[in-house]
Amino acid sequence: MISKTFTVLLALLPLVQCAPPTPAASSALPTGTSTVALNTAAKAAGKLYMGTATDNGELTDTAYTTILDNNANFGQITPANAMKWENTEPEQGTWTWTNADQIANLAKTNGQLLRGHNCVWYNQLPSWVTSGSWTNATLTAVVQDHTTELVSRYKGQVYAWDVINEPFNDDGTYRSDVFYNTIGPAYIPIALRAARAADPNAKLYINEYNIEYTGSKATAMLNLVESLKAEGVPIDGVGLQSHFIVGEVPTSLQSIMEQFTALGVEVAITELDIRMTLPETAALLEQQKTDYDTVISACRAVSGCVGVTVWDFTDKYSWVPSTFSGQGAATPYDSNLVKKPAYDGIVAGWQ
Ligand code: 9MR
Repeated sequence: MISKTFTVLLALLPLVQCAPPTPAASSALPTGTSTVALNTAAKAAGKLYMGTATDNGELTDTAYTTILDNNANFGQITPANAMKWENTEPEQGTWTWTNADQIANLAKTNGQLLRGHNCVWYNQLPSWVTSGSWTNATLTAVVQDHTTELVSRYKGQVYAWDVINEPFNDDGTYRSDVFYNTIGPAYIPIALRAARAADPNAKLYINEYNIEYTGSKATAMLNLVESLKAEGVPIDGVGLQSHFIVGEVPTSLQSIMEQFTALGVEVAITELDIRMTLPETAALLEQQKTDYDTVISACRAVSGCVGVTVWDFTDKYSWVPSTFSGQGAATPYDSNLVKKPAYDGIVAGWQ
């Protein structure tokens, strides 16, 4: 009897082995398996938060908000667009707060810290700002007024403001925009002072990309922070945006953060994502897991790094594919809100 069964099994073996392979599908890609919540892990590492950007259009997606609203997952949120100048003051002196308030209220309801993003930036400006005929004095008043109104609105609620966003070119020179061209670099202390007066308890940041690499841009930011502090201008933090590429996370990240904190400011990773050239493969997702681990570990290792924010947590809503053609899959959850290996990389980084 036993030997007959064995014989039958042996006879079936070639059939099993020759069964057609399962067609490759996204479900064949590896997923994340950790059940540790991300903000819980960050706090256990002594950090203030692990957070995410979010946007108003996403807030009707209940599968998405179920993850977003749980402050064990995310202890901090940043509005990806709602607080930008074109959305808050589309006409001079006309303020539209609906979307910004929605996200500020969401943070409050969820018990999450709020990062204000942003006061003064060259992009997403209304045309009355970009096309106005300004003098140094009139534009200074506009910068002060916009910053004061915006920061005052959320006084007491915002943990940190990106008062200045992306002031430098990649070569370390100041970006040419309406503010710099009209006022010169003095627009930076002007905005910082207005923000301090409007909410003395908010941390005031300058936020920038490509300062995670040693080079002219990082040096320019270090010099700026040093001179602002020397002049008594309020500056509390530097945001390293950290829009990275799989396999190319800068090895200088931790040392750059240490150079900033040595100047007496805190740092935060404010817009983390790690994109890849599509299609996703198991190997790319594994490398991405390692890369997330590397970035989080760098923040963990720097005592002045207060937290990490991902620039939205799911590939469903990431800004990457619409900006970098053929690239994407940059976040820790896939477009079906399933955890990716990157999620486990984040958890590992905090542990
Ligand atoms: O995520 C934002 C996206 O929805 C907007 O279309 C885009 C427009 O500039 O801005 C994105 O956010 C940016 C952030 O405000 C500043 N750093 C770069 C971010 C990605 O572009």
